[in-house]
Amino acid sequence: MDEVKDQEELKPKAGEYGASNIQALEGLEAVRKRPGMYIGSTDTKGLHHLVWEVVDNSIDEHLAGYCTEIETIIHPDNSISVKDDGRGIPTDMHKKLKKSALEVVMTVLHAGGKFDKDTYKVSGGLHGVGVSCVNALSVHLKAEVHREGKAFVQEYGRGKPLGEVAVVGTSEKTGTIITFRPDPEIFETLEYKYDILANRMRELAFLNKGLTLKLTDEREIDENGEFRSEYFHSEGGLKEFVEFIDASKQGLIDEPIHVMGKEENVEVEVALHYNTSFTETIYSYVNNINTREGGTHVNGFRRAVNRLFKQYGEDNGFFKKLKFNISGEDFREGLTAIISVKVPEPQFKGQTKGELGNSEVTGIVSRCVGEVLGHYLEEHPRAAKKIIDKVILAATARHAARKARELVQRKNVLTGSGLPGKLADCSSRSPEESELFLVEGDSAGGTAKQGRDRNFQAILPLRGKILNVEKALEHKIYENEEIKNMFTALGVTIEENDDGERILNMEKLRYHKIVIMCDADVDGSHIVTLILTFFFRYMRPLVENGFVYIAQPPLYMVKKGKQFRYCWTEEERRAAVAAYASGENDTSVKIQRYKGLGEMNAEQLWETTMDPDTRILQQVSIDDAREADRVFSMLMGDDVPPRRAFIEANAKYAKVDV
Ligand code: 0RA
Repeated sequence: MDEVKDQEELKPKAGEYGASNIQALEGLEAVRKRPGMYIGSTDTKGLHHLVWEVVDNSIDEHLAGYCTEIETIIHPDNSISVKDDGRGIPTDMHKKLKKSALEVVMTVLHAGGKFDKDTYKVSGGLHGVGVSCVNALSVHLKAEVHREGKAFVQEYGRGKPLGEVAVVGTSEKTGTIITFRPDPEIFETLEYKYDILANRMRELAFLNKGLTLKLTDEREIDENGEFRSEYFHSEGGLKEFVEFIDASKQGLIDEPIHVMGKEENVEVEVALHYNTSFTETIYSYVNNINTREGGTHVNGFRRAVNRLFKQYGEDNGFFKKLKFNISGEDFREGLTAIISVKVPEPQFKGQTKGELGNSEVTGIVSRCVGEVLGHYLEEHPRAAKKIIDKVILAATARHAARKARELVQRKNVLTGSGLPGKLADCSSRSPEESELFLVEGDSAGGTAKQGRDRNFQAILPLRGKILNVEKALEHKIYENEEIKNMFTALGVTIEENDDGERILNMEKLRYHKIVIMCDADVDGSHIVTLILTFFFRYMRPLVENGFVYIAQPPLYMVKKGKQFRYCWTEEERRAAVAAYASGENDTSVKIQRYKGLGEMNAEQLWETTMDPDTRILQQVSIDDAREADRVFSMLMGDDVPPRRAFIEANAKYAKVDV
């Protein structure tokens, strides 16, 4: 093994990205001391973040034009390898630091090496703390670089080099392989979730057309003795992304409209499609990072859509007979769009830094989209007419919905407390400490009323399946008894802004915890999906504020004589049986499977599911709700093939719940 010592030999060639471009900024002790500051958290989210940090670097190589495939492997011990076929991290000597560039990249904070503005640094975006953070937060990391005909290796322990960079052989390829094992002293959990990695990789494949991402899970072996493995690749990019999202919806126009443009170093790619549903679905990205709160790129997109369709409708006299105004929202009902911009120096704003702030981007996106949409409308008059007809339908429906809503909301004010008769309210009047349980079925509702702590827990039973929010017209929603009850119990109302956008007024929100409590069976999980879909579409801010939870009733009770234990998983059940059984066939150990809430009495329901000291609540994230919305449209929609495919795909690996 020759050690890399010879500075002369390792000097960068002219024009190449040499070690001198890499700046040294900070030490890694800070990262270990306050990991949350760098990767957001040390829970499962932070754990997965480590993978994205490394993958983002490889994607930068792809964006720079040098990398076509990135393979991620989950090893049996939950260590991770990320392997790419890029140029390989430079290994030449850093002039000032007198160290190999590889060591600098791996051990100095923010030394990603890409400080020139011409390359889009994905890693310069929202997270982008650099691969050195991953190193600092791993018990062990090995970096292997193939470059200039050689294979180099350096290993680290908790961020510190265990030796010099070593040449371990010759190599014809180029690329980087990073293998790391997250530090159990830092992370609360060390288990990687296949689905989390797979979902983001699918998204990354759509966002970076031509790039292949491969995911291999060495913890799972199938019938043929092969590791679970999947490739993610898209030639169509965003166009395919939109088709994927709308797979279960009925298209209004034949094909998505695809926009690609570039202005002032800002790259714009948009794909949009209209379906027959009533919702607007926009996903937006800046340098591959999802901008959940939208921002200037989304504003530019909306502006172009509104402007072009308004102009087109007016020019052709389509709006003449309408008796009321068309608002911005009406142009976007049934619209699904993905907006992806690549901005050299993105500014992020908003509470969670999920909103693009660069003001020049609004005009750029608006012009790019406007130009393509203008041509499209001229060339596709039949499709254009279908969209305009839908816009008119949307405006009419919005008008009807407003009337229905005003009727419900006004009635409320007139009838005293305005609270639904079925609500068993709590005595507290402080929303911060009050909880509302939405309970499936009147009988479980009755048990919950007996079992609750009435000081701060309110119960609203929901009868059967609440109205199918997928198919119902908006005004029907406000006429539905269960849904009206939810609005009035919660104390929220829906109002419209100037754009026709529905805004949830939460000023009088009565509970800051809303707990969905359903049976732990297939029907129960469908109802959870349904309620989440409703929240996602009509009360999204409640989810965004973290007010919505799902109760987790136990699945089993294992009993022996007077002793008993509640179990939430198969594993707990096995452990409980093992703990109680005093021999192979101990028949005194009884297992009770709880299929529904109705099988528990009030006391049991309290101690397992409602008591804040012992219960398990799953907080619903906006992603959970969005996924519920997608699953729901698929399961309840008219289209059969994707539904069958979904059920078959999920029968193999996962449960259909959310
Ligand atoms: C600094 C400079 C160059 C590439 C990289 C870093 C790089 C980093 C990672 C991390 C994972 N895979 C990577 N691939 C490359 C440019 C190298 C050149 O100019 O040859």
